[in-house]
Amino acid sequence: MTLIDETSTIPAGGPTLEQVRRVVTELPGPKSAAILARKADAVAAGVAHSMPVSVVAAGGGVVVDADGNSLIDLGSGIAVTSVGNAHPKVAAAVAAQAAQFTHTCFMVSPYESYVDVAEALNRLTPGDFAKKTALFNSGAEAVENAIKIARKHTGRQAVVAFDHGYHGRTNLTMALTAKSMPYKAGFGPFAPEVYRVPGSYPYRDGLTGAEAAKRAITLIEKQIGADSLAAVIIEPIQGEGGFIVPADGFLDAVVAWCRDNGVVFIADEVQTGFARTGAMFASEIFGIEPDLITTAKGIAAGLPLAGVTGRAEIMDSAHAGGLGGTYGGNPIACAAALAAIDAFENDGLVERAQQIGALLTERLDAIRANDPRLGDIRGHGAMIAVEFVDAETGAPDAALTAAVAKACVAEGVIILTCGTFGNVIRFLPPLSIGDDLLNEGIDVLAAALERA
Ligand code: PLZ
Repeated sequence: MTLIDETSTIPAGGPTLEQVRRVVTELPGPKSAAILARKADAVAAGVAHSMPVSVVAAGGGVVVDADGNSLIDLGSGIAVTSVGNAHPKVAAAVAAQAAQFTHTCFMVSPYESYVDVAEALNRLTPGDFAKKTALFNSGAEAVENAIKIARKHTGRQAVVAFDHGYHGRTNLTMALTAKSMPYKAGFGPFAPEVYRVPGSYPYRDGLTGAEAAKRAITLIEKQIGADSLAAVIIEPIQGEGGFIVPADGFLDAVVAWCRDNGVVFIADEVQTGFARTGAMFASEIFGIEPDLITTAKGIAAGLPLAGVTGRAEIMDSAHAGGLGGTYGGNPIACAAALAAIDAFENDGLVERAQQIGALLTERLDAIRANDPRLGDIRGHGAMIAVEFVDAETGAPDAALTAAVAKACVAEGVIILTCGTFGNVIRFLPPLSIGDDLLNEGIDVLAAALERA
């Protein structure tokens, strides 16, 4: 283990961090507890946390807290540190850029790294057509801008989003997001001209992709009208909503209808993008070429960066000065993104995500063979989830899900839940995690399930 300096007991992050699960105190330990007490006094109550720790280092497949607990990371900070926390290439690029210049505002005095990131996104996103990109700071901001661009391009106002969808916490993206608690309750009124229709949730709706698409399109035509519709926005695999993989044929039917009706199809790949699903973008899995794609999270290994990429003629419909922001595409985030993209392309991370998916699915299928409370196992690549149900009725079992997640946390495994019904445990490990830690994480989960 390398220390950050000889006088410190804090280990350096990144891949040299010892790859082990080690719980040496109750969680939180005394040092974390003291910091979390200060958090309770100083930080707004609305900003909650799921792991009772204060982090000092992370890398590979572990996160280390102030008390020396080493936790298995099955969350990647919600699908962000896909290349690995404190990846050496990212850390070096950030340090070098910070020493060079930290900010100019790209709208005032441009710089090359923003253009490099735009070119990389134009090249990597699906679709063999001319593309352009604009950069922002967060996933929600990218979604907001994709809608702005689609409205300007079409001259129409309405936007369709889907049941179980998640697109952010700003006003427009709250309107697009389906789930009230905790994201929307009490925070309205929400942006107008947003309509929600059912999508495809094969485990619960039993529909084929074609049937689910017909249901959605009929509602859109009857209740909104194609002539009023600027955009349809969907996550190719719904993230916060429960890692819902649409039935085959659903997404391509919706894309085809959009194309026939002059509606901009936006794929929100904020969570699914950048090798996460075992493809560079999840749209590839379903054979679709979105008009616009929103990206964030994995793009820059944790530095705040987001993008909207898509058909050049749509992207160019906004007038000069119509898109931007003080920090969008800031140089340090762009440097991090270029290093991360280098790792995605050259370090076999797409293949690694596929291996992780195969390992997780095999282990979870084996547990399910003797435990009908695992109602559904689904996902692609390093984006896999289990939906927990009452074995008799098939009803969502949020209490079991919370109990299992809590037990995993206590044993030093960072685990995330999700789902409209709060009954899904999702696995989003960094692609830098080793098989042994993955297996150990699943062992802890299996033991917790037996006790629950
Ligand atoms: N679109 C598909 O998954 C962010 C949110 C966690 P920001 N998902 C994690 C939380 O509780 O806030 C997300 C997403 C999809 C948009 C967003 C929003 O991205 O970078 O959080 O704004």
